[in-house]
Formats: sequence, C-alpha cells, structure tokens
Amino acid sequence: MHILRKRSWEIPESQATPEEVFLNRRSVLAGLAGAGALVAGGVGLPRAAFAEADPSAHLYPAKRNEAYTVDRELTPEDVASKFNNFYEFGSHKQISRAAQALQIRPWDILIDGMVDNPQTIAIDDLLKKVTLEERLYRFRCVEAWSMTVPWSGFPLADLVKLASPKAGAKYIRFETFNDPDLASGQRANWYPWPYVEGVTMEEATNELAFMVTGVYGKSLPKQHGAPIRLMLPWKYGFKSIKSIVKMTFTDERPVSFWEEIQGSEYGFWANVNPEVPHRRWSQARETVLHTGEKVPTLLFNGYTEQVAHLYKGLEGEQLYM
Ligand SMILES: Nc1nc2c(c(=O)[nH]1)N[C@H]1C(S)=C(S)[C@@H](COP(=O)(O)O)O[C@H]1N2
Ligand SMILES: [Mo]
Repeated sequence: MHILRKRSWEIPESQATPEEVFLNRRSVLAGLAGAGALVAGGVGLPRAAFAEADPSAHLYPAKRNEAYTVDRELTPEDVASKFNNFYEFGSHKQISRAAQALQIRPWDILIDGMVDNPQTIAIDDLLKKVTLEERLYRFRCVEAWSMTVPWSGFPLADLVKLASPKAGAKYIRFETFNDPDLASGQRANWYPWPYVEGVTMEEATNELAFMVTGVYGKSLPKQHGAPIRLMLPWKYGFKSIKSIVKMTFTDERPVSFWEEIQGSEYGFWANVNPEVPHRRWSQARETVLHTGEKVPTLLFNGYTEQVAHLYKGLEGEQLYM
C-alpha cells in the first residue's frame, strides 16, 4: 500500500472547500472500499470550487451524424460520468470529483514533429476551425466492461489536414497534461507520466477516429478527458487518450503508457477481438455498464467493415492486445 504524504502547502480541505462539496465528498469516500482508493483520490478537490466558465458551451448539442448510430441502448449519462478511468486522478473508477481540479482554460495543444504547419493552438481557436457533430459509439474497455455513448467532436482526419504532415510521417503520438499539483495520481511516480498514446497515420485518417470535445449534448466533463480527447471505438478504451496537450507526427512508433508499464498485456495495436484473451482474463464477453448484462464482444468492437482493411499485411503483429 502506498501512502502519499501531505505537503506543507496543502491546507486541510475543510478550510478550502464549501461545506456542501466537502460533506458530499466525505460520503463518496465513505463508500469506497480500500484505503488505497481513499488516498489516491483524496487530494486536489478544493479547486473544484473555482470552476472556470466554459466558453464553448454554446456549441452543444451538435447535430447528430446518422451514419454513426448503434443497435444498443445508450448508457445513462450519470452512469458514464461517474465510472471513469483517469489514472491522473487515481487508480480507481470514482475519480469524477477529484478530476474537477483540472484547469481546462486556457488550454493549448502543441502540434509538432514531421508537419508543414507546426503550431500551438488554443482549444477555442481549434473549435472555430472545425465542425462539430454527434456520433453514437460503442466503447469497450480492456477490463471487459462496455458502454454506449453520444460523443460530440470532429474527425481526427480534419486535425491531420490542419497540421499538414510531411510524407515521412507514419504515426501520431498523443500526450496528456502532466501536472502533479493538480492531478494527485501523477504524484504516484511509479507510473511513466505523462499518459501517452499513438496511432498510425492510416488509423488517424480512418473515418471512425474522432476527436471528442463533448458528450451527452454538452461540452466534455473533466472526468471524461476535457477539453479534448481521442475516441477510437474499435480499440480497447485505453487507446482513447484524454485531455490532450500535444500531438507529435513521427516516423517512430510511439510507446504508449500501458505498453511501457506492461507490454506483454497492453500492446500498441489493442484492437478489440473476443477470441484473443487478455493474459489474465477472457475477452469473449463484456459487462454492459448500468444493466450489468453480459453480452458477446464483437471483433473490432463491431466496426470490422470500417477498419479491417487497416490491418491487411500486418498479421505478424500482436494486433489484439
Ligand atoms: N490520460 C488518460 N487517458 C485515458 C485514461 C487515463 O487513465 N488517462 N484511461 C483510459 C481508459 S483505460 C479508458 S477505459 C478510458 C475511459 O474513458 P471514460 O472515463 O471517459 O469512460 O479512458 C482512457 N484514456
Ligand atoms: Mo480501459
């Protein structure tokens, strides 16, 4: 069990937080099982009281793109927004309150590497250059749970166009913010912060690759990876990196966060495949969030038609872990 020591500048949260938030949080923590969870989520909340105004709120809801719908029921909003993986704020699912410490304005995204237009672009300037739409996507976590969510955003291909990659660029490497003062989980120095993910250029320009800035008809809540995250619905959820601050176009295959931690269990490709078990559990079925129903998992999470061609000729690779 790890213990995070309080630093001298951290005043007791009861002095910094409105009583209501403080009391609510106490009851949330009381409901958590392990002391580990309590420690990991137990810092960083006070800033929640000073939430920034969201200058992008008027952009939602975005018009639904009917080409991307699902034959499953949508996961209720309050379920999806309270069951999250965001290790920057703790290694458990109840990080939604702790994540409110994240400051999402100003927010700049650095685009660099093998591009003709390297730039730093503020999120609200980026939002002026793209057209937002809503898509209903399936989502499958490597931990064998799934949900169905109405994301708002724009195709990653539009951002690639904006960057204008050089001919030699083969991959995009994405990076999340790194701010241990805000994100208590990032004080756990046995993780290789910041969170990193990567895709090939062919994957990045596939129609399904989506940059997400909103969900459930509103701008993205912090716990879902505000103000901008990736969504790759045919891959395990850990590929869909949150709160992106940097995109580097490169000819070297990026080593992602989980790959660096445990490469034998979490690979670069991480395409969903029910027939390839995780080293420690089966991937044949998934538990649907909220209903608890167990349903068969589908190859490429049901998106075979759109993405199977991306992997022709790569049969020698570990495509499904
Ligand atoms: N930066 C960052 N991105 C991340 C994660 C994370 O811990 N940090 N977790 C991943 C995992 S494992 C999953 S399942 C999804 C969860 O997204 P959600 O909380 O919006 O449902 O985010 C992914 N992106
Ligand atoms: Mo996940």
